[in-house]
Amino acid sequence: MVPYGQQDDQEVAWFTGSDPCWLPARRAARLATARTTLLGDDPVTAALGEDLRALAGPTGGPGPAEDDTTGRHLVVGTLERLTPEVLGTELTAALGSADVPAGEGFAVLARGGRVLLTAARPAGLRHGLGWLLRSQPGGWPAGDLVHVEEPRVDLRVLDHWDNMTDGPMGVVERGYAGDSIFFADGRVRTDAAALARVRDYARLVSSIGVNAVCLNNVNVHAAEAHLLDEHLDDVARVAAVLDAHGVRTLLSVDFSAPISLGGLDTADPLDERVAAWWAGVTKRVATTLPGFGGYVVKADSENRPGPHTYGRTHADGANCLAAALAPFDAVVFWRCFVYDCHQDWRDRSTDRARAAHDHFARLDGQFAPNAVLQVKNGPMDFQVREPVSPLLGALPRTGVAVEFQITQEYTGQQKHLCHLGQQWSEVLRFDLHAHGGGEPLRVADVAARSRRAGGAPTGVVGVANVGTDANWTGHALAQANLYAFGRLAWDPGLDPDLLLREWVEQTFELPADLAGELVEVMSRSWAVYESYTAPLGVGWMVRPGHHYGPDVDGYEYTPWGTYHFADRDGIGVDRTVATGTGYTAQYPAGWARVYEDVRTCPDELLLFFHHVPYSHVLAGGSTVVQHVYDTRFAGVEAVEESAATWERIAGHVPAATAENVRQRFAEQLRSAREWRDQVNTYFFRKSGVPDAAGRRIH
Ligand code: GCV
Repeated sequence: MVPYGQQDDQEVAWFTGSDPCWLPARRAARLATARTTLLGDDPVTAALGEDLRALAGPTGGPGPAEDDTTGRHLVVGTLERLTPEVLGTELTAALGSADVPAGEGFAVLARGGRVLLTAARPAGLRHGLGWLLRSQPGGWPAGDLVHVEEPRVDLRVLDHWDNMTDGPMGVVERGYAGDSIFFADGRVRTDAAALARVRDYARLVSSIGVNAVCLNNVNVHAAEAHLLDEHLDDVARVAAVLDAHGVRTLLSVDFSAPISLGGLDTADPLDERVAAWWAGVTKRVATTLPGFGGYVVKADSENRPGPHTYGRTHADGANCLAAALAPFDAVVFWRCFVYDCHQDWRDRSTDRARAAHDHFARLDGQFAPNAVLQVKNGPMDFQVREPVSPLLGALPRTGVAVEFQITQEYTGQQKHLCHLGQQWSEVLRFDLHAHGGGEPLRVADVAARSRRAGGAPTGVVGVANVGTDANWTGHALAQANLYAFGRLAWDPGLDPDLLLREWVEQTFELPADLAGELVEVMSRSWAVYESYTAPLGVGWMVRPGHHYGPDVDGYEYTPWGTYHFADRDGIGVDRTVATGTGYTAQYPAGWARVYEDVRTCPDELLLFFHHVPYSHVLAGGSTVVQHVYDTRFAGVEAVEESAATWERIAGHVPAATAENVRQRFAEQLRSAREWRDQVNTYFFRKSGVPDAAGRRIH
């Protein structure tokens, strides 16, 4: 036991040089002044004590000197540490009737001014602290309570696309918030400031329930391949910080590492020497990194090496790494983003949307128990609107994780406000069997399956949106995307609007009416972004390479398989069985029928599934071309309104945040006008159909 008041008085700062986002010290005003008893000397409990001291420090509450006057006493410890002597009679009795979850869940019990935060595992204590700060005023229950909570999903992962060096894709591939918090100049950052930043990050993400972070890009270059050997001790220092917050460390690995690092002449997953090499390396990694959680692999994808090179299947590849990881309770996340990126645009029979299902569905049941297939939420690539990937429903005998993109590659690059909680929630609530009879199978059920069925591990993964910017996410309001991701990964059934309210209330101190307005602006921002960019599910239309701003034909004659097929009569991709690529047949019968028929296909996905004339009348009543004009004009007006709302809010938030968001809105408005004008002009010139409202089209 470490009596709180007797710890060294070393100074610990609560968020050093970075924005505390949804964890400002003021939220812990009451918690920070309680007398605290920490039971246990494991790293998680120790770090938690450090947090409480930091909160009570110069920038936090009044500090432990006031302990005796508050009458508040906090006891923190895992179940096995609790004794009646420490708890006292009332808490002991309350604990007796509380059903503390076995895994990473937690329990908070309050009786007569004493609060117990307990869990079966240390990581649960972190999540419980997050709950206290989030849901209790001042971080302290107002009266007696028993609150028990556990995550619905086992694997709740943030994937960083961070590189060790700057390159054509930047230090952070698709990163819009500065450089990497983990790497710089070809090295792992282990200086005190960098590790403090990692600690702050770990606090943030563990408070919302994230339990694993992959440090490096799925595109593993020569430098990052050496994270497994020459940089391993440095990685261990970062991993120790994450581990102390209940967050496991993952590494992306290069499938051909047995050749590049091991000096073998092959990376064939069925070659014994390759298996032995992975086993040896993995043992060293797992025994060096505190809280090592496993590997992430992008294989046979976008020019990365993979098992196909050796005539092997993805199951062969994944199982080779899974075998090496199994002794260490670690998993391999095997990405299903596999498609032909050298397509001939003249060939209309090849459909990139089909690729993941075509490659992986037939392998269901062939993967090791600790292999997790990581499936992007849609069949293409994180567009503002896509149907849900049919592969998510086609792997009943395999571990699955749905992958979302928190970083806003195609959704405004953290220059535009585009809150994605609504999109992810829509995906998670999507019933893969809808209209087909039988039990509903929501994407959330797939992600939560391992908890319910005790089968292969399942989860939710997000591509992280943070960097070295002081506000973490470039656009201060994009913090809410990180927040929503973690909370939805913990419980995919949560209402995204409620999560926005939580985020706004925790992050700012706004009068109630302005808080409501901000929630509304953020809540509709995904729909607003959609309304001035690529219409009706067709996707892309972005500038090739960096993917920011409009270029309607930018990808039309490229090898990437991302076409809209606009001609003088119409637009859209025919993915029907009757006359198109047959993609609709990848869905269970109910959805296959809905998507196949142009009359039942939802408007917002019409051009994803069908090639239609510009005069086609939508369920909403207007023609395709008129819908394009109307929504593009409305989209820009909505951005103007959102920017005006921010001006009312700006005086109530820190000056740096006010200015940051103001500038981002100015850029969003400029860019939205560009989108509106290019898309409208394109459709007008192709179709020759004038705007019914006579507005200016160029
Ligand atoms: C990390 C898209 C992105 C790439 C990314 C890839 C992936 O193609 O543009 O930057 O690579 O997806 O998810 O692997």
